[in-house]
Parts: sequence; C-alpha cells; structure tokens
Amino acid sequence: MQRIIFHVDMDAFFAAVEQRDNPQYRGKPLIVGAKPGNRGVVSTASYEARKFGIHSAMPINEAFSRCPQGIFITPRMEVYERVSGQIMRILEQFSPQIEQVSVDEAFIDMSGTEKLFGEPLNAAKQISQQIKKQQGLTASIGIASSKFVAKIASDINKPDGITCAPFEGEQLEKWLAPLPLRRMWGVGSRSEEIFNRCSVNTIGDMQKLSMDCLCKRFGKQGVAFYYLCRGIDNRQVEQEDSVKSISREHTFNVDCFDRQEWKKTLHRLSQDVARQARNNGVKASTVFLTYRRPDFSRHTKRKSLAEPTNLAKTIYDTVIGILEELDERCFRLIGVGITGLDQQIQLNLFAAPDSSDPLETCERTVDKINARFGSEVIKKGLEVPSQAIKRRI
Ligand code: TTP
Ligand code: MG
Repeated sequence: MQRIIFHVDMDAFFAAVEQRDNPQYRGKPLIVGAKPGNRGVVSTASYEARKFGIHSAMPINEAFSRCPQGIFITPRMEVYERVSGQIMRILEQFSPQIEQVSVDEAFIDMSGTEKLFGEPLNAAKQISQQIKKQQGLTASIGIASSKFVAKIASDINKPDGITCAPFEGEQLEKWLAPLPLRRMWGVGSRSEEIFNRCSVNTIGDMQKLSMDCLCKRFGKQGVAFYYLCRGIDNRQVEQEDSVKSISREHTFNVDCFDRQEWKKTLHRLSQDVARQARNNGVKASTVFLTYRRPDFSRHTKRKSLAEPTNLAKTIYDTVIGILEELDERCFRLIGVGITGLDQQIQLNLFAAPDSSDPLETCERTVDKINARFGSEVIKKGLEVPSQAIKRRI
C-alpha cells in the first residue's frame, strides 16, 4: 500500500488565535511574546509583522525597534493549548494515526483512507476546510510518502497552502534538490558550515556525495543524510511519541536574587505545566527545574516522584525541593518541567477522565473556570499580591 503522510502546521499560530479572538488586531502587525522594554523574545509574529523581518525567538526589543507601530501582546498559553487540543480532535476524524509534534503541528498517516476521503489533495482540502470552519484558523498542509518530505512540503506554500510532493524516485530527488541544506533533519549550524566549506549548499549538492564520503565525515548520521537527501525516510507516525516532556520557563527582566520571586514564578509555571498535562491526559513520573545563571549557562536538575502526577501542587512542591538543594544566588531564567509521561492515556483535550482525587478534581475545576472566563478569574495563594489581600481585609 502506498504510504501517504500529511504534515499539518498552523499558520502563525499564537498570533492567528489572537487575531481571530480580537478583530482589532486583524490585518495589523501583531507580535506575541515578552513585553517590549524587557529581555524576553518573540514567540511568534503575524504575517503582517513578518514583513518587518520579525520572527520567533528574536529579542523583543529588536522587534520593537523594527516595528514600533506594531501591537505587542503577551501569550495566553491556556487558550492556545485548548485550541491545539480542538485541532487535534479535528485531525482525529481523518485518521487514527496522529503524532502531535508541537502545540500547532502534527503528522497524520493517511494511508488507505482514499475510499473515505478521496485523493490525498482532496482529503487535505477537507482538513483545511474543517479547521477553517470549526476554528476560524488557517493551516498549511504537506503531502508526501514520508514524514521528512511532508514536513518540508507544509512549509513551502505558507500560509493556507497545500503542497503535494512527488512520492518517489527521480522526481522526488529533483523536487528536493534546490532546497537549502538547513531543511534537512540533523543539519544544524555546525554541520551546515562543514558542508558549505566543501561547496555543498543545497540538498541537490548532498545527493552528489557518496555514502562512503558522508559516513567518513558524519558516521551514522552520514547514512541518514544519504537516504534523507533522496527523500527516503521510513519513520512511522507514532502517537506515543507525541509528548515526551512538558515545560514552561520565564526570563526575568533583570537577573533575580529574590527567593520569593523565584517561588512565585515557579508556582505560576507549575500550574501551567500541570494544566497542560491534564489537558493532554498524561501524568509525569519526573519533575525538573531548569535555570540559567547570569552567565547564560543552562542547568537542569530532576527528581523522580513516588507516584505519577498531573497536580500543580505536587509539581510545585517537588521543584521547590530541588531548588532548596541548590546553592544558587541569582537566576537569569527559571523554569519547571515534567517528563517520564504516562503515554497510555490518549492525547485528547476534553476526554480527561473524572478523578476520585479531590485535589485533582479541584485543579480540574479551576482549569474549566479559567478556560471559560480567562486565566485571571481564579488565582491561587502565591499569585495574589499581598497588597490585594490587605486591601480586601
Ligand atoms: P511555529 O509553527 O514554528 O510558528 P507559527 O505557527 O507561529 O508560524 P508558521 O506559520 O511559520 O508555522 O510555532 C508554533 C507556535 O509555537 C508559535 O505560534 C509560537 C510558539 N513558538 C514559540 O513560542 N517560540 C518559538 O521560538 C517558536 C518557533 C514557536
Ligand atoms: Mg505553525
């Protein structure tokens, strides 16, 4: 049977959700990320803002100097996670074989679905229409006989594009040939530099290298390069690979010495992480603390749990335990993550099972209220400023 793989990637995802929910942002350069004047970065930019050269991971202050008239907003993660879950449910209607690879992208194995949805191009049009109809958002879809080529294809006609790559043979090789080496999985800036020094600048240039030559320089990775540059990639669409860890981090505006501030930040981040775990229907067996020192060096410390959890309280208590064992005075960035995720339960936002654990029931109820009325409605102890408590008293 012919393998048919789709890669679906939402267009300017966070910005598109904001433009959908806030008509005043539509058609305008919208930048979602840190607040200008701070040290954080751009999460994403609307296509109008990209015309100014703004892109994900750019320092927010550079984005501001490129486009001071832009609209700068901070992300609403819980909304994007909810929309992400809803999009995955749309995709599930087309095939049970789905691998979610990030908040806004997934592979779908569409092999053998022609009788239900017609030719691949026709099936992709139906997916795109359903996402537009049900979510008011656009996606770009790549169609190919492998994950590697489908991923490249989805990026070619962005936004709102559907691209079908040749399925095999010489035609596929020719299709890949003009693309820059950066599109290859496994080619980072260092290996790109090595290739460029030998005048290998495109995937086509790589196709001319022998297996022997690639292996001598890159070992096992060289074998992968040899096949990938010809569009040969047998990796399966694997649902259980979809989430390996969930983490959130925060960059302080100025290097932070304040322990209370660290704890407040970790409390908020633990809730985000726990909520996403519950949304994804997973529990974690390991919690980790990640941080950058003022010298930018990054460190991660982890701790195993006696029992898997998706509770903010357990995640927070554990990460504070890790923090207490450290001898750090100052952080530039701090973050919380969970891993060792229990993959038995399906990724499905609203199919979260009811729990008999009162704490979990309580946290789930808060999730529902905040998702419905906005994340500001219910706050937990540490998040309420002390002045606010005093005022109420
Ligand atoms: P992407 O799919 O990489 O980007 P995008 O959807 O914004 O734009 P494109 O049309 O090119 O696909 O990432 C999905 C979301 O993940 C993005 O909307 C914001 C978030 N993100 C970050 O927060 N930081 C990052 O560095 C990147 C790349 C993405
Ligand atoms: Mg995207």
